[in-house]
Amino acid sequence: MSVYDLCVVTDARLSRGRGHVQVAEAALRGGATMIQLREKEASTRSLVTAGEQLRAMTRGAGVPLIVNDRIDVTLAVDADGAHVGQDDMPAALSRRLIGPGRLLGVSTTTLDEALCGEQDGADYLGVGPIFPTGSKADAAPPMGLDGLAAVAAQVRIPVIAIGGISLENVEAVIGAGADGVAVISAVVSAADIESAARLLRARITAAKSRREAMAR
Ligand code: TZP
Ligand code: MG
Repeated sequence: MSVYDLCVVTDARLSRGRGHVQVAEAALRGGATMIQLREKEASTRSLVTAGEQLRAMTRGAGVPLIVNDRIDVTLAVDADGAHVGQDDMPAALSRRLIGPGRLLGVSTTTLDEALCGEQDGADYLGVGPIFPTGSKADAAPPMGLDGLAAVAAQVRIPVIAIGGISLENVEAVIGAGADGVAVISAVVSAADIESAARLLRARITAAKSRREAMAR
């Protein structure tokens, strides 16, 4: 098991009226290995409140809490890490601000961006979108499994695939070389968040075992 196996990314707008805390609690029960707090339209105050609640919960579960976009909120709630995209705080500056002890994730949509993210001090990359997604308004064109495989083959840090990942395609995503996956809608929009997370996690674990057996 790795903390990168199944990252559940919260998004209150896609959660059918359920809040970050309710979503994260259920996702953790279902076996999420990382929680990312992501809310594009929230006020700073409500983000900090949600972050503090998630902080307590994820610490209890022994699962890292990552904050999307916001270095200030990462520091304010003492999160385990920050996740930045290509239009956010630059990765190298983010690293300087959060220090060496927190995780830094960088979103990348091309091989070049991935290589730069690694160079700039990312601990892991969020690579995608792999498939079409309705969850990100400004998503880049999907790179597909071939695009994912090309990135995974060329970087040394863990690769978390994102974008349109579901129970149906997650095994192919792991097969293409991802170290884990990040999902929004497949978990947070599910009627039963806990069982959606549990089913995904089981498939990821099975696909990783198969991959390891083949490598032996
Ligand atoms: N970055 C690239 S695709 C994406 C983000 C945040 C959205 C992923 O959401 P979903 O619902 O898992 O496709
Ligand atoms: Mg961002």
